[in-house]
Amino acid sequence: MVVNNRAEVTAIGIGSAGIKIVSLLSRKSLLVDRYVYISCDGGDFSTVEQKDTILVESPVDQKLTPAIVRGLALGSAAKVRKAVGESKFVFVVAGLGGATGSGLAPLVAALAQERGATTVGVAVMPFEFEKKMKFYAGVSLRRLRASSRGVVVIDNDTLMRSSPEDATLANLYDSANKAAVKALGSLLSSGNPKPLGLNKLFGTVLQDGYSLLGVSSSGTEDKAEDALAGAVVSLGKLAETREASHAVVSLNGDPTFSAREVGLAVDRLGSLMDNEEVDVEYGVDDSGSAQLQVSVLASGFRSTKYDDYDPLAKILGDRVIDDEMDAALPEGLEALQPCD
Ligand SMILES: Nc1nc2c(ncn2[C@@H]2O[C@H](COP(=O)(O)OP(=O)(O)OP(=O)(O)O)[C@@H](O)[C@H]2O)c(=O)[nH]1
Ligand SMILES: [Mg+2]
Repeated sequence: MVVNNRAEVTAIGIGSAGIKIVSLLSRKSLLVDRYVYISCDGGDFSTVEQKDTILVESPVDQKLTPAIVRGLALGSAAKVRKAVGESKFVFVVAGLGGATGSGLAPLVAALAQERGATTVGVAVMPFEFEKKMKFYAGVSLRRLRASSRGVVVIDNDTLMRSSPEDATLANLYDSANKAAVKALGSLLSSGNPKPLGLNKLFGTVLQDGYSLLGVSSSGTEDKAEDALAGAVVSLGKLAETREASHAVVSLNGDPTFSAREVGLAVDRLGSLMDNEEVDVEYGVDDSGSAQLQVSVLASGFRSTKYDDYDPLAKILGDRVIDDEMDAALPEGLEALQPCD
């Protein structure tokens, strides 16, 4: 792997979804200096440059679980540390619910934090119909929060709202990825006329609890207001919006979008969220289209709908059980048994 130690901001995509989203982001002009991709499946690297990849291989053909993936990845920890290099900021992006992203995102975030990077996890949560994925996703999200300075949560159901009813799964993923990349891209944009900037982004994300991303778009006459309201509605499906302490609004439209509309939209956010105390920052990017895209990243949520994905943690509350046994392969590879 070719490592530029001076890269200040590194984005790491993990697993199939994380890699797709980060590789799409890497084609945009963002406040990110370097991109790294990690997976157990070499096929995930088809859209990225091989020099930026870390493959975590299993010597035995077996069904993977997050715990087994973490065990296998112990051998790759040095490569991950090297990839993090001297980065000041690291974004760890993964879809949660499968084995690879769920297993590795918290581990990679912990390694990056240990190296002194301010690390933010970006978790894409399963579609509502992916019931079986919820448990791994819930456990992993909690772990990712514990091993990062902040976590941005994106819900796949929020992202797919614009898909037609008869969309195939591939179509659904594609449109979810496009929406995710638009939203994350506008938060990390280095474009004009008023980029949000990392300081404001981190001012929101590095709060206690979770940051949730709401997105919407509109092409109507009152598009700022319409899209903002839509983004807040999507947040309301994930948590109580009045719990938020900070928010950033990112507006991506064309150059005709007026300053008055920007002001109106930003002013309205507190009342839409039923919380006039919320601390609001905003960024505007005019490289988009007449269809205004609004992302609202709100933070400070102590509870979200994802708490229900991990019922054990809910029951235990602050109490802890000894769950070391599932954390890794104990010694060598004897523990690698096919699951069925
Ligand atoms: N937005 C989006 N979500 C995806 C995509 N592919 C998978 N997902 C979601 O991401 C979560 C994890 O799925 P994957 O990324 O396929 O899983 P993985 O991390 O590669 O793990 P394994 O393949 O099981 O080892 C699930 O909720 C999927 O619905 C994608 O291209 N876009
Ligand atoms: Mg995969």
